[in-house]
Amino acid sequence: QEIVFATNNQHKLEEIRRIVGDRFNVLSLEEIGCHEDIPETAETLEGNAWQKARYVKEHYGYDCFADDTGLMVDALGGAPGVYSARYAGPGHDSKANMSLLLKNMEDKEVRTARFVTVIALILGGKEMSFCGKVEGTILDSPEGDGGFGYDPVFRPDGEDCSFAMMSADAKNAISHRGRATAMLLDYLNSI
Ligand code: ITT
Repeated sequence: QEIVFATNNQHKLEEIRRIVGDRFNVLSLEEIGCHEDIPETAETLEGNAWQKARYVKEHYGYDCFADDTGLMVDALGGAPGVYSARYAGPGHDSKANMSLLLKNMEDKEVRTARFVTVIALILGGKEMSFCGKVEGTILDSPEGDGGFGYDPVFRPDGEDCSFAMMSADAKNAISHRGRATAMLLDYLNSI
């Protein structure tokens, strides 16, 4: 069975394909001929996830799902949160976002944070959403070169290293996206 994953982020696509395995054929936006940037203007992760999924359904006609993810840092009042992809401003990459986060955390003692992923699914005329979270700590400096985005500065609770130092399978087993995707898979397998 085929389903489109409405993301322009290659790392997300790789992670989710690895979790889903052979059970479903996860198509990329490129594979359905969608090359434009999909608008993402909502004020919540859920709103953005629905915006991306509905865009693909409306413009391309495919059943699909989308992932919107944010890193909520307590000492920063929940920032970067829904703005995680553009924390350092438009046109800046994820290295710049991570540097700004570390700078803003320089004098902070409370370093608790969480990653949250909302997956929005449109399938057979039905809409469903799934939310996955992982609690952790913002490190003082980047550690490791695996993963992507903020992974080098996030250490999940119960682990002794950052997401960027873990294998892809170890990250997926406990991550925000891994948990949301497990719920998505349970649902897909149940229908
Ligand atoms: P799409 O909207 O096309 O799916 P995006 O990269 O814009 O891709 P988001 O809007 O969800 O994705 O932005 C999330 C930001 O958080 C982005 O800067 C990512 O680098 C970062 N991020 C997302 N998932 C992450 C993860 O598992 N580990 C570390 N950083 C992550």
